[in-house]
Amino acid sequence: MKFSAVRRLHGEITVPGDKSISHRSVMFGSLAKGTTEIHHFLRGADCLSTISCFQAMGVAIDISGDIVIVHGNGLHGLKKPEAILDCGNSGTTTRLIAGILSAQDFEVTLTGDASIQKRPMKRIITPLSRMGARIRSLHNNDCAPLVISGSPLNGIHYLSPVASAQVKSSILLAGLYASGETRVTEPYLSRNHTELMLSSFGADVHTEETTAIIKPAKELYGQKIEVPGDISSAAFFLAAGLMIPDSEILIRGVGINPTRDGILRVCRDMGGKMELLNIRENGGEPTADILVKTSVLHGTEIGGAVIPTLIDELPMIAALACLAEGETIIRDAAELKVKESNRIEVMVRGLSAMGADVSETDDGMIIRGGKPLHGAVIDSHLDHRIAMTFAILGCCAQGETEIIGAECVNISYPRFYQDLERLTH
Ligand code: SPQ
Repeated sequence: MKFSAVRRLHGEITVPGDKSISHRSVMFGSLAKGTTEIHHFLRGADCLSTISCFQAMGVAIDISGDIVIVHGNGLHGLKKPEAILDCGNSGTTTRLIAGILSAQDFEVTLTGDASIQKRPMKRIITPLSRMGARIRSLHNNDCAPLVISGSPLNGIHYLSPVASAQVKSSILLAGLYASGETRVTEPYLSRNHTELMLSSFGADVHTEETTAIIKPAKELYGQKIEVPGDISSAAFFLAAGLMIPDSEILIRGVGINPTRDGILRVCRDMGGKMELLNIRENGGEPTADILVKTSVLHGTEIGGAVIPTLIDELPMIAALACLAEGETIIRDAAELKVKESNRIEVMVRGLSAMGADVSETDDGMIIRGGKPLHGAVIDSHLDHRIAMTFAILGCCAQGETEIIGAECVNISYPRFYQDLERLTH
């Protein structure tokens, strides 16, 4: 797919439902008693993988447009699937389901595509095994396929070396079934959708600073959920609105949970003109409309506690920094190396190919902004966030940018290119 400079972006969009929240609503709905009705569900490939895994374990799930109805089987109602569970490209599906499967009374093999089979699973195997789970990596490389034989679990206090919502959530979900309390302490607070949503389903879960604490549950109860727009998807239009001359975009209904809103803070630090309008709350998840306008941007430093709150937006932020005056330093972001692609390496390569002055560091990047950008051929490595980042940057560069594997946006934002096209008119 090819992109070239656009004159301006104008108009309104509603981005699809939050991916993290969509996954969790299906998982918790499947474990609940009664019906869970989910509105504005993200019908992207990752969340559909979660649905098919639970359908394979005997849960009835109806999909109609972006409404999903989950007829929960209760905490102890999952059935042994007849085949291997396929998590596709989704790290969230793999790691969170592993926590649930650790406590079931059957054995399952869990796997995914080529990218999933390279992503690190030791980070969940270690704590879940300490709880009593029996998990082995089929090829002994600490990656999927994982063979999980359900066992009785005990609560633990786990000091996680990484700030990761997937690690935290996997342990908390196992903790629903454990004897005694389970605690997870992170170096910095990661996204807290699991804690908020499990609590609304009736679980006894709370947070003390960077520690999440859960007590074993007797039952969860089906809920009605309105999924906010995904701030990680909105990020592409936020950046586009700031970078492309003469632009003004209203992005409606975006989730602005403080554990996810780092991009707003960083864009403001860089001089971005943004307004949050119509702020409201649903199921503990704050939402707003975001009005963004073309801005004169300058470099900034990003590191420490803000990193988990914008981890998936860092590729787009790195691209934004190329159009800002001065230097931007991104540090403490080594986690980017173990996403769908090595997002540090792939970004540095792609930005350099377009003429940017950027260097890779051990845990991030240094970008010296303000250099003129030109089109290039960019390999997305089938990483949706890379494809969308370079599509937007292609709209700011001289000449033509071609994205290889552009269709991978179907993971988190199937109608991304149509929404982008609409704003150019
Ligand atoms: O699900 P997956 O493939 O891991 O998706 C990504 C993404 O860019 O969409 C990461 F590659 O988002 C993760 C995010 O990086 C989703 C997530 C969650 O829903 O809990 C948490 C983050 O990962 P982690 O490893 O920091 O917990």
